[in-house]
Amino acid sequence: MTIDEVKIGGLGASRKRVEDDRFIRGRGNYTDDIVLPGMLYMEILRSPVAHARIKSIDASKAWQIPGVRMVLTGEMAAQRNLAWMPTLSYDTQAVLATDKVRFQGQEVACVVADNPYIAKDGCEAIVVEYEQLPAIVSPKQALAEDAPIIRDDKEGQTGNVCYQWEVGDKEATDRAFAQADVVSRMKLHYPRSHPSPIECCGSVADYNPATGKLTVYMTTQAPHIIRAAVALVAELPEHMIRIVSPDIGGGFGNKVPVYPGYVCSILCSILLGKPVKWSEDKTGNLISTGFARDMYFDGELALRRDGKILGVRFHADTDQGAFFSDAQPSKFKIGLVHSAFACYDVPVGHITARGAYTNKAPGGVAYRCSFRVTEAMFFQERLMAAAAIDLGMDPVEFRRMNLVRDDQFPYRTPFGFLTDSGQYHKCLDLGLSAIGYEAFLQDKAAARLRGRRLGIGISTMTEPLGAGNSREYDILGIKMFDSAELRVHPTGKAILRTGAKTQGQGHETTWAQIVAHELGIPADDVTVEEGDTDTAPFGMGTYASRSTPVAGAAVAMVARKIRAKARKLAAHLLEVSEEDIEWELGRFTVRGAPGRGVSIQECAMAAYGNMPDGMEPGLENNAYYDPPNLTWPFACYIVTVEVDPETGVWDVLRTVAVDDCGVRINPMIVEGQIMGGLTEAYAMSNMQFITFDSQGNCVGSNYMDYLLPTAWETPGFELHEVVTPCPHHPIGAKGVGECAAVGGPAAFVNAVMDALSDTGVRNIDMPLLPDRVWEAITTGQDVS
Ligand code: MCN
Ligand code: CUN
Repeated sequence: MTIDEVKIGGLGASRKRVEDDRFIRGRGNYTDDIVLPGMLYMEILRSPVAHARIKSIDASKAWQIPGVRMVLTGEMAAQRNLAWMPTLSYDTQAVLATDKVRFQGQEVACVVADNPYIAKDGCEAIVVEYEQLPAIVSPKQALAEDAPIIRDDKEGQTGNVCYQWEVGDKEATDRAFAQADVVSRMKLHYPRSHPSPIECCGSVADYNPATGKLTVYMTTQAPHIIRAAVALVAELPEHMIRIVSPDIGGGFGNKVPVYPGYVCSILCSILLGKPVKWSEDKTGNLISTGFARDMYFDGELALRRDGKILGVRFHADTDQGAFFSDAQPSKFKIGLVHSAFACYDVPVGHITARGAYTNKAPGGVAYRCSFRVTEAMFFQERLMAAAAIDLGMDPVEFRRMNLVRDDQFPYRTPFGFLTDSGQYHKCLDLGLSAIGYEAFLQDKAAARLRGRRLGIGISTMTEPLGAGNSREYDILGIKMFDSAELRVHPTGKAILRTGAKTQGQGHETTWAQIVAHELGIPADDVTVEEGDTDTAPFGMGTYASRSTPVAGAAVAMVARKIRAKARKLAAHLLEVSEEDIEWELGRFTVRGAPGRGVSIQECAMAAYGNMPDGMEPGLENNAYYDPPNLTWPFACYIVTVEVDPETGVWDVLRTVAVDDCGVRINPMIVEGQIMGGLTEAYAMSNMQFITFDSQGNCVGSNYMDYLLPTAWETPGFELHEVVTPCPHHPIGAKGVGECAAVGGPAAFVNAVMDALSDTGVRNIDMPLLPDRVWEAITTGQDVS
């Protein structure tokens, strides 16, 4: 009797998320839930100004407050060589300011006390004398001749440039432009935003002076990287460091970097010999931790009259804030921005990029970004929309002509990536028929005659997901593979551990489904555990939608190793040679005698109680997986809107999404990921940005100014799928976690711009707030 894979929760089962039981009942175990005996509480004093020299810090009053156990300043941290820390982009970042503060909200000191209220009082009692300096709030200001140097701490730093980078073939690209019939240009800003997970950052550091062991519970997406970083920076022995990521209330890339708060709680725990808890508040999270984007593009497409793309070139300026601390694992200074135009057949291209230090919080790669792929795809699809207008071509025909064809894979992009597979035209056609493209164009024309403005926006893109392979991706010299360890117990139940770390994506549900698919053990019989460096195999964590491409592949591979051993056990139990054993899901049978067989559970018992002579007991193994390539999911997003010309308010009429992420492990979870990403895409296009006034005050450090879309604003989404299995992934899956946030924003913006197509307006920078849209309609000018 064959096992029904969907019934046991295997591949393709929309299994309910097992972790949600405890989340919904309030029984999750988040960092802030952790209480240890004798635990103290830490609060951070942050800079009220964006750029100032610190003349003096007087902490004497804070020390006098009863219940205050420690006031840590930059000077004290410096005595332990910890006032500065290295960043993952090979820069340095202040842990606690010593010389200057460089952004509003920067960490200046911290206070440890018996409870958080006393600690907060302690912070308020610290007197800091600042000598204010002019604040720099844009790359343009930063790169001006007479700009004050923000990073005067760095030897040899002359201006405010933090990196320069280029890729592609400049000469060949220039030639393509010289031959072009039409050149289309787009200049835009992708504004600074923030993922703002529900749970802010935090840590509970517990240094035990008796054993010398440091245990840190913390909100990190990458516990093993943190352990390696602590070992290297604090020079503690790695086996005496245990990093535990308990439940995480959303990460979205905000929980990849190493923050001063973590470091301070560790240092204070070591100094005091007691557990120290730091729980960041919302303002602290919004004002100081890894933001997203803040990138300026200026670029163009070389086009033949019939619409064929001949080449692309662009320049990007990134606003890095005060420290270059992008948590991204590639050797490319600007992440994977050169994945732009990967879904189109573009012969040549050239990109230059430059990063600038400014008096703003550091970061840049968070918020479902795939390391600046979000910006790349937004720019790509905005430029594609503008080029179609310049050519006088239907935007669908223009895309169709240039999309990479199915028979072109594997396809080498002009910037060196190798895209693996896809059915781009099929996705586009499915999206168009779902939205009813031709009918909508007629409705739009008819509505225009009655003074109404309808618009349609399309965004098609493929993106690189799954860092790494280890040839090109590493963090601190550690290669970007990932791992899984599977232990099958005597009764056939199992525990699986991986080097990834779920923050809400549902790994506890989906990894068990891969085991069910490979072994026929019901998913409900498999516990999944992640995030504890003392027990999990070494892995690089969860970001860049890499878990399925890398750790998920390792899960399949370790299950196959288990199956190989189980086959030997089955041969022993059935008293035949291994060659005569056949596998069907959950069961080995004798070739030619399908009635004679043993279940995987019987093999598990035999591994502990009836193994053949000379065989090691037990049924467990591990696998380290180094993917040959990134995975390349494809998506087509189509949005229709109506813009009210009187107010500039726009409403989404329909949103159609066609995603191809290869084989779907859990279709329901995949759809949840896509809906979440579309919600964020809508938010970025419609309402979200963090700005600064001319003095560097952060406007957007609270939920009055920084808006999160609720169920009330968020439109409905219609989802469709195409499945092109990934040719190099063991179960054919591609990543999906970031796709809709990456490809979605351009669909919304293109729709609004389409509704304004007769006004001569070429671009409105995000977010498309009503006043900006109204200004564009009334003036006929671009709004930036
Ligand atoms: N999945 C699947 N079939 C596929 C691909 C994925 O069933 N073909 C499932 C996976 O098993 C997993 C989920 O979808 O449960 C997402 O998988 P994947 O695309 O591998 O992405 P990661 O697990 O690596 O998650 C990271 C990604 C990133 S980088 C951000 S940012 C983001 C995102 O996930 N942050 C999130 N989605 C999030 N969702 C929640 N709830 N919370 C976050 O912090
Ligand atoms: Cu860039 S946000 Mo996700 O890669 O953690």
